[in-house]
Amino acid sequence: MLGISIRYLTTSLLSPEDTHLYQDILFISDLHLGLEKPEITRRFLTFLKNEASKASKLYILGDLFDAWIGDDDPTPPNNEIRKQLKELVQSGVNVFLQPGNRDFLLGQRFSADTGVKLLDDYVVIDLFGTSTLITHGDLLCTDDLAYQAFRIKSHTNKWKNNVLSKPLLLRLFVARWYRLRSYFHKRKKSTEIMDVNQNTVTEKMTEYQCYRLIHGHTHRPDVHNFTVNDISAQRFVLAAWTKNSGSILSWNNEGYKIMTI
Ligand SMILES: [Mn+2]
Repeated sequence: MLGISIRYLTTSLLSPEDTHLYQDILFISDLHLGLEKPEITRRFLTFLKNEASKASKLYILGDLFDAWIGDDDPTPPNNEIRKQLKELVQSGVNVFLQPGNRDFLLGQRFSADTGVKLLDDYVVIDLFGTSTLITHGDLLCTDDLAYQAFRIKSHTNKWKNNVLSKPLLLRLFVARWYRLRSYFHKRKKSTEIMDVNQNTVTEKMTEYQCYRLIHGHTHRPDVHNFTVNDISAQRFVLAAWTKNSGSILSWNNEGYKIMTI
């Protein structure tokens, strides 16, 4: 009884800016949205209307799209996604997006179209009092030397401008071909080199002085407990969305929960 009235009093004394303390901060990644996966698009749009609309912040940690060949691509479901993200932002939810290895060509026009803020590869956020490092996750997979070499090349302005200056039809064609090629390529790689390198994890957590890390990319959802410099650390790996389910990591001031929708 007393607890309830104190909480009511505290809540009523809070300014509007403080009410976010009671609102969730959500993390998702690896939805791989595309024309071929309408079930995932539907689930994502429902999520934006329901769970996301009640949150204070939504962080999308990369690979929202299965492929992104430029902000001018109107292939479904791109326009519908842009529209619904814009509505969510306009309703007052802060939406952040960290490009992944498949949608790293997301650019300023997408950001202007939607109001979604694009983030750098590594960002430190304050998660209810704990500094937390967020990243897509591909940069942690340092055992995959061929991929890391390609990543360096493809993230230069020269490479990006070269691709984005090509006509849209040509980009669409090449993307199709590339997806097919990457499908066969991936099957040949050993499973170990597709996961994060623990030394790289430790280095990055030390560099950013963060003992909580959240990332996606590897499609190996888990919560790993370990120590970095004798300090207990945690690494949250987000789950990829599938035809049958979507996964959300949700934090509030009492802790976290993993929701499946
Ligand atoms: Mn990825």
